[in-house]
Amino acid sequence: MSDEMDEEIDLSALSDEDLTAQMHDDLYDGLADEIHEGTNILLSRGWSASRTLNEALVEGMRIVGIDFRDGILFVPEVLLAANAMKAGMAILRPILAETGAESIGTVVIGTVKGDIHDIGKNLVGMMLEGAGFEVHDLGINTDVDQFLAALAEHKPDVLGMSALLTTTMPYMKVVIDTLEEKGMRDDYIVLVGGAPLNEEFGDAIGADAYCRDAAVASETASALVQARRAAA
Ligand code: B1M
Repeated sequence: MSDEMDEEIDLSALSDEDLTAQMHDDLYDGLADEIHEGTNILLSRGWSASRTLNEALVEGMRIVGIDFRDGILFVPEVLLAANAMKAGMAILRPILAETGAESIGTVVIGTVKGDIHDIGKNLVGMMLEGAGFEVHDLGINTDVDQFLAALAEHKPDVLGMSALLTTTMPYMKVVIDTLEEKGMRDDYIVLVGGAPLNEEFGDAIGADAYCRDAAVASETASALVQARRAAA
């Protein structure tokens, strides 16, 4: 019998419900090792990668976002939470990207200039890979020249842009306007997304579609690429 005051929680002994609640707490506390372990436990119990992602990780990050907004959490803590989220995503990435199918198209994606949020954009990239796209991720803080260089290099079907700040979302229009000026706008399907955007904004800046989340992004990209090929 062990009578030591062991505060460590045995994650594998928790029910699914308690484990996801614990993972929300662990994400909040930025505990990457625990998130890594919890993600593996849920998968070993037969949870799909997308259920694990949405119910354990994305929901946990939503809670972090609320307390960040309300001034309860600050940047260093949110960075730790983001780091923990990435530990879980690293496990899910190959599963979500698993596809025997040939590439159904090519995507260039990046978070726009001035913006360093990349969790959502990374998820979109993963879902697109899972849907069979070849994805070229330009990372964060991407300016128009970097987008143009990647378009020239990869000749994608889709250009995806992400912005999480109300101050950086207008930069998407800078990129689209530049494509217009260069007579290249119609060469690409332009998809935009990020928490502060909405459909009206997507329409107003001349994107082909606003995508609410990663699943919608992958469905929309597939549908628009197919429609474009059928029309060609
Ligand atoms: Co930032 N931050 N942050 N932050 N941060 C937000 C966005 C904020 C809403 C928090 C808040 O106040 N509630 C707020 C913005 C307010 C506003 O603009 N009105 C904010 C702020 C203010 C800031 C700083 C300015 C804080 C400061 O320094 N004082 C600073 C800005 C730095 C900069 O970018 N220049 C900052 C910094 C950071 C961290 C570095 C600490 C960290 C980012 C770490 C990282 O990404 N590696 C961070 C985080 C983590 C957040 C929150 C808490 C979470 C974002 C996230 O990852 N969500 C966020 C609050 C929130 O959004 N609730 C917040 C989870 C992710 C799965 O969702 O990114 O929405 P999301 O992506 C979704 C969809 O939006 C969509 O699909 C995704 C998956 O389903 N989607 C796309 C996203 N991109 C897409 C692209 C597509 C399609 C769909 O293309 C086709």
